[in-house]
Amino acid sequence: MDALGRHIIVEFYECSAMKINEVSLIEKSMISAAKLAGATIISSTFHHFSPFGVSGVIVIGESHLAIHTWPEYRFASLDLFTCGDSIDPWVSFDYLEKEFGAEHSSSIELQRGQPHLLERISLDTPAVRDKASKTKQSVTYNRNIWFTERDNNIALSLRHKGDRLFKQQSKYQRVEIIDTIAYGKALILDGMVMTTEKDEYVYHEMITHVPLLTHPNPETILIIGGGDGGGAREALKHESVKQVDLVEIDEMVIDACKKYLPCLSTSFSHPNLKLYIKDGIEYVKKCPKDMYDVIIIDSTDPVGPAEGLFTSDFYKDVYRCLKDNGIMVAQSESPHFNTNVFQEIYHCYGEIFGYTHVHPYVVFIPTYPSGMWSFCYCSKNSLHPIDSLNMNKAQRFTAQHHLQYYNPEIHKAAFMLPTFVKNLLNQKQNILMKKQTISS
Ligand code: SPD
Repeated sequence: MDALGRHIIVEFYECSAMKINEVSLIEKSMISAAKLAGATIISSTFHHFSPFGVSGVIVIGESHLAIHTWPEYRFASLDLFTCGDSIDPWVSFDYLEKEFGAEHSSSIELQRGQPHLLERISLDTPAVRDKASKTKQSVTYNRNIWFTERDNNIALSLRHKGDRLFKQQSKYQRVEIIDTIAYGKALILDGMVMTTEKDEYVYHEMITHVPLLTHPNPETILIIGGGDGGGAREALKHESVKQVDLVEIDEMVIDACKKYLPCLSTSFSHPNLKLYIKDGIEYVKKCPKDMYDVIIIDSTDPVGPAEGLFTSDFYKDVYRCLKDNGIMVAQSESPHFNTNVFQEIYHCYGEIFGYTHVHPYVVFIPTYPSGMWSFCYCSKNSLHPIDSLNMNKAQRFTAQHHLQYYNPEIHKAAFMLPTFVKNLLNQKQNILMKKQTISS
């Protein structure tokens, strides 16, 4: 070879869009391609960008193999760089072309570092060489694979173990379970983190115990959404609760969580839980009035199947289904990340419940974009989230159930809003309320 390295620049066209959006598959294919060519793998780093696209690089003893994909164009661009005579990058090329189902390709080979243009100098390296040869060669390599949830300006990334434990398209959404390094298994719907094993307690304790410990005697509870079971698990810790009706539209979410997130889904076998696989909007439309002490709206984000759970028609029905001193709590998105939805939904509740009965509160959830998340507490009549709280009862409950986030102090503190959040809520004149749909 009359160059230090061979560098193949590759364009793959009309690939399988599914395959080139699947970070685990791409990483495995790139590893196999490198091995097939005879390379020594040192490390791999891959990122998936929600909803589309993967970037990654395999560092090999003989240089690197890199890839960037645009599934929406069925296009992948690669560069395969090898040094020395021991391996042939075209072996990797052939393999990857088939692996990604590319129908066409174009490629060019560059000779990198041509000796007649270079001058070799002598470096005194024996000492360094000696050291290197004595260090044990590791047989494993470092995998660095990332899931990323993002909008145009903000992203949240979680490193995971590389294999998707579950990935299927249901009638409503893409349901995935990944195994993250820092937060355990995570439920991802349509590319958005819904919950993770290690921080789910923040969301589920705060969406449930705030209303259930404010209400003096909560017996009948309705949960709309919440197919992972976390909210129901918390509600059923309350002795007064006689019945939890859980209405989830997507059975696949329940099945995936039962299998991979049993810490959340234990409550599905509880005798006081009644599960309805149906659309929450239809459910509340047909539900008789004055049925529930507490209604919890544990929805996904307002895209896809949850869009209708962010409309004033839906909340008018929720209001009707509540008993006279009933309480509704809904997840109301991030003031930082979903500012418009946060503002619009607040005014939607204000119009229906009356502004003095609407109290947003905030919590800290590390695996949600921006880390700050909000809920909105709305009472039909008189129960105030702080004044009506029985501190002693809340204290006993906290200790008895070894809660991890909720305690009576954080219950009260969560309603003390940062100034910028207060300002957002006061900007009614800037909010163009859409009568039907509230969108981000
Ligand atoms: N972007 C995250 C929105 C979270 C909505 N619900 C989570 C479900 C947990 N039970």
